[in-house]
Amino acid sequence: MQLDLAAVRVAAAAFPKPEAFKPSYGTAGFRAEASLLPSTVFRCGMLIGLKARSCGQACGVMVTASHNPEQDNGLKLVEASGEMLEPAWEAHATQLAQADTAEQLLQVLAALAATLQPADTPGRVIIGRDTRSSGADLAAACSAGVAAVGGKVSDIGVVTTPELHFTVQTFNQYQALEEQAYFTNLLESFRTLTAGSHAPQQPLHVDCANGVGALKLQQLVPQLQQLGLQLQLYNAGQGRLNHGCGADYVQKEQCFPAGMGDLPAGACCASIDGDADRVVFFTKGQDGSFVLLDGDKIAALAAVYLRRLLSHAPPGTADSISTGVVQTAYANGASTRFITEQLGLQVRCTNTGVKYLHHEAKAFDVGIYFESNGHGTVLLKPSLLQRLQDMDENMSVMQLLAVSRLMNQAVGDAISGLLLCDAVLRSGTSLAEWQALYTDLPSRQLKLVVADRTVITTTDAERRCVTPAGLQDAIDAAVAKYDLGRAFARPSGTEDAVRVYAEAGSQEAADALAREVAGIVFDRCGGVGSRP
Ligand code: 16G
Ligand code: MG
Repeated sequence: MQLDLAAVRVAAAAFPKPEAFKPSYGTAGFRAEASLLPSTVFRCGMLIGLKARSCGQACGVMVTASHNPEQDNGLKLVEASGEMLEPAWEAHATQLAQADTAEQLLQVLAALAATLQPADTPGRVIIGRDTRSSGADLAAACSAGVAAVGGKVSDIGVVTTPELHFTVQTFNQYQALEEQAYFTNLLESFRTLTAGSHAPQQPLHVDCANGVGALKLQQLVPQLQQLGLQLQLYNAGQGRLNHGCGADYVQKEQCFPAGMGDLPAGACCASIDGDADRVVFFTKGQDGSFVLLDGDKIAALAAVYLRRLLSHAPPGTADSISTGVVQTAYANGASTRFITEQLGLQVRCTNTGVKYLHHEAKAFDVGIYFESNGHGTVLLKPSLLQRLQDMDENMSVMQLLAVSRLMNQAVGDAISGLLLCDAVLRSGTSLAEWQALYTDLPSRQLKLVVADRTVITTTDAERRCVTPAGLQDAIDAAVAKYDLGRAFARPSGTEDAVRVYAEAGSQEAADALAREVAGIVFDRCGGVGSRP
């Protein structure tokens, strides 16, 4: 592909890279303090502009730092399929973002362009952003990058991350950009799923993290009310983004978000994150305690429901359909046991990060994936959808088709997840029954800083360390001392830290095992600061 490199040089000069800044594409894209990012988003605009021109379709960019604080920002790049950027291109993104001089930048760009052919159709880049105050300027910098390589831009303004993924996916199918298509799809599929079931007596209380999810849910409140779902929104924009609220806070701190501690016992509550791509549920126990229903519990509920729908489909359907659940090493051992032993479904484990789970889930006819932190969705294979469409109009078949429309097929979507869980709760499984599907093994997560976290490499879906030599043996020896013990250490893909997870038969044991493993990592990997 030919580029006007002189014009690129002029355009790039308006977005200089801060000298010591060395951004790299993490698990889900770039993330940093917003003032550092104009060069990164401009360059990623060029990258995704080239991709769109070479495939002749729409690709996407989402300007967001998800659950990070308001002063941060970042970006997630989206393929024409609506899915996350393919891993081979992540390296190109890092190379472009890190180029120190104009010469280096042009060289990397020209080398990439030389491998690509322009398609016959022009392609375009759809850009969205969350509610961060830095978002508009960064989206403009990204547009300038797309334009610099001759690409076309559609800026769709403030949207949730999954909405941007959905828009890219559906634009390439139907050429429609209107937001209403996203809402209508959610509402109509939810209507089908809940038709004939009792409307809940209780409202669903949703913590919106003071983020973009609040804006979108507010728009849905009246129509959802007509469908029998009463939404009460909290942290809907009056406070600071992700501050003392949001799915990340609630799941990690295991406590009520701001403004929701006074709700009565048994209230059905959920929390979404700053860009609305993850959701966890919670409630208050009779003793006032905080009770979390995390991504593992959502996966279990979805698995129970889909298994039920499949069993009511025309005879023989269920037997010929592969259903599986994809988890990560963080999945509570009790959830894995429940899904395999009680439900008889396959479970696969992948590395942390939606792109890995999503890829693995596509191998099943019905692939359910959720990370414990609430990222996830349910995928139905196109060939299965075709078979279902050809079947008689059985209620379960209609509902299976509705699940495939409600659940974002490109990426995890907090709003889809909220609505799916509500639909299942209405179909006869109470909140208490959901909670009681299995009892989590006590667990503990810790994080520590080491001199260079890349000395730790892992295998077996991050459950075992390969290097440094001897680390895994020491972890194994520690785990062996604890009843029902399991533990692992992995370098974070989003920050300069090592994460440790442990579970065991009691909370004291899980805490002790996590501390012990963190101590082992500290000693063998050059721990920084005080020993855990
Ligand atoms: C990113 C991932 C999330 C993962 C987390 C792990 C996406 C959209 N997001 O936020 O799935 O759980 O990273 O972070 O893929 P860590 O590597 O720092 O533990
Ligand atoms: Mg997020």
